[in-house]
Amino acid sequence: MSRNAELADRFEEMADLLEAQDVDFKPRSYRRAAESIREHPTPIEDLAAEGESAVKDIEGVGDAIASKAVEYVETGEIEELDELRADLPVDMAALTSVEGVGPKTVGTLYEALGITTLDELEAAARDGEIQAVSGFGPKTESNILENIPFARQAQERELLGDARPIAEAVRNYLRNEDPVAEVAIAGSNRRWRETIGDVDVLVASAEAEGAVDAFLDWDAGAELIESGPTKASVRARGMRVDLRVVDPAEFGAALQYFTGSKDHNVHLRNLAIDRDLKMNEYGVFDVSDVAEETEGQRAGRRVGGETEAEMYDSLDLPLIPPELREDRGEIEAAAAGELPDLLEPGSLRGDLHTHTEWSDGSQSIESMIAAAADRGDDFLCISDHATGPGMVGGVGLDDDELREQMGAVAAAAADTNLTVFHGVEANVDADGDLSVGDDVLAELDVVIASPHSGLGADRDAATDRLVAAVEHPETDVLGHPTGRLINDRPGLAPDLNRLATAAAEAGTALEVNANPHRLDLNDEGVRTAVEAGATITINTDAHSGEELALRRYGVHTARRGWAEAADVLNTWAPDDLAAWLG
Ligand code: DGT
Ligand code: CA
Ligand code: CA
Ligand code: ZN
Repeated sequence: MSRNAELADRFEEMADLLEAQDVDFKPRSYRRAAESIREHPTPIEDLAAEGESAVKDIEGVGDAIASKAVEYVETGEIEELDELRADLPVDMAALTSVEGVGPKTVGTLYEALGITTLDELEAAARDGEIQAVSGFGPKTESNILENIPFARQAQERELLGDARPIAEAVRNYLRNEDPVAEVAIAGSNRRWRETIGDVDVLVASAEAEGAVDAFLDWDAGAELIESGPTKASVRARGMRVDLRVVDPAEFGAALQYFTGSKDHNVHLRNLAIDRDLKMNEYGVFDVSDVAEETEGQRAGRRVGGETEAEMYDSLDLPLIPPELREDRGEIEAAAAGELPDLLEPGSLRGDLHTHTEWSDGSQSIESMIAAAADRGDDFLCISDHATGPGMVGGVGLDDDELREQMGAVAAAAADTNLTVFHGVEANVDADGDLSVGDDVLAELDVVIASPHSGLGADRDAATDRLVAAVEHPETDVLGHPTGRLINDRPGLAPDLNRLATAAAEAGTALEVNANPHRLDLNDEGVRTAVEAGATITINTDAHSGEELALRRYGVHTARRGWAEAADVLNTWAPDDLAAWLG
């Protein structure tokens, strides 16, 4: 996105937020300015460099808007926009994407019902709360409800599990192209965020145009969105892919900048300003001797920027792992020398939650074991579904079948060097009871208790139910604790702090389900769990041998939750694990 388009987006957001708060006239001015800035042939950063009067030459841009444009170019922020967002903390783009919902409606529904997201809008419409708001009626409410699914689809960000392989395909292709000196995945993919807006790839090259051309040849099926001498965007496999090519000497600065998050970068840049440094996508510059009016993007004495580490080092900070870069305290922790010693992907030794054709998996017990052995794992737990709430079509095993499976697992285990555990994935009913008899549970190595039904309960009920499951004497693992499906269903919303504290006390592990549709616990859930002293376990819930490779999504989610190796059950040696399982 060009700077002009970015600025135009922000002015449009301001217009929406102002309109939502019933401000007159201003919204129209911002929309008009946004339109002409978006269309303007000169980059806004060039005009801003010439000063406010050059910006004011754009049609529809007056003093106030010009000064905000300059502020945006210089700082990446518009203070008034931040204030408006704080006053009305709604997901404006998502809400107004529902047909019939405009900014004014968003403002009214926020005032009346505190609605900030599409999920909340849907819940309120479903519960009949919207028709009770003055100015709304049953008809409006049912229209909103009807239009939400479409809006959601249009609005959806892609799952990390779909976007990451695209980023890796581009990277692996570019790696072997002549003009490319270095290539890296940047943006939310590098931070392993659970959903991805677009894929960002960064290349270092002395021949930018050659590198852009190579990128445009990458995927014959890709559709060109735009291209220029140092960047290009295509739509490939349903995703927008942005390439930027930079000089090798500026690669570290660009990688730092385009990895984000934006909030992390803004925080760093403010630390830089306090030290008379200027930090941007080109490097870090000492600007203490530079007069303000001569400040260009590369003005001042260059302190670093070839490597990412130099960017952090210029602020006396260690390199902060990309997964932590969300401005959630990582910069303060880095400054204090208190960054976590994050879990490494290689330190996991096995999976405790997998399925076979005994329930809804596609492979035999033997082939799941062989797949785990091929990966170099040290242990594997076979944990098919039990019957019970949430299981449909006779998928789950009853107590007799579980007993029968014990023999089959033992026989397969005798044929391998892998340590094989036999477990079950029991269903947690509305009261927190498990769908398998206690005597059978006691004979199994691993009991995973997972919620599969009744996923809309209120917070207290959800917490009570999950705490009961965690405190069940036979439970070892609480599987995908909330039952959410990303972009699909929100799942339970328990008080995670209470749940994690109960889990820590009961000695039950909380799962980070690594399936990219789940990532459950999510990053913030992991952080709460770890802070409460709970143990976590990262499992793929594989229904085939191939799906064991999904583990990395769980590992990086746990890293986003500041988890260290010691917090994670799967890093233990099989014997220690067996002892813990009792
Ligand atoms: P996404 O694509 O929505 O999943 O999230 P990101 O983080 O990949 O965001 P994207 O693609 O818009 O931009 C990539 C990175 O570039 C972002 O993480 C930080 C940096 N960046 C982009 N726009 C801005 C901006 O306006 N200000 C600052 N400071 N950084 C930005
Ligand atoms: Ca992106
Ligand atoms: Ca992007
Ligand atoms: Zn499962």
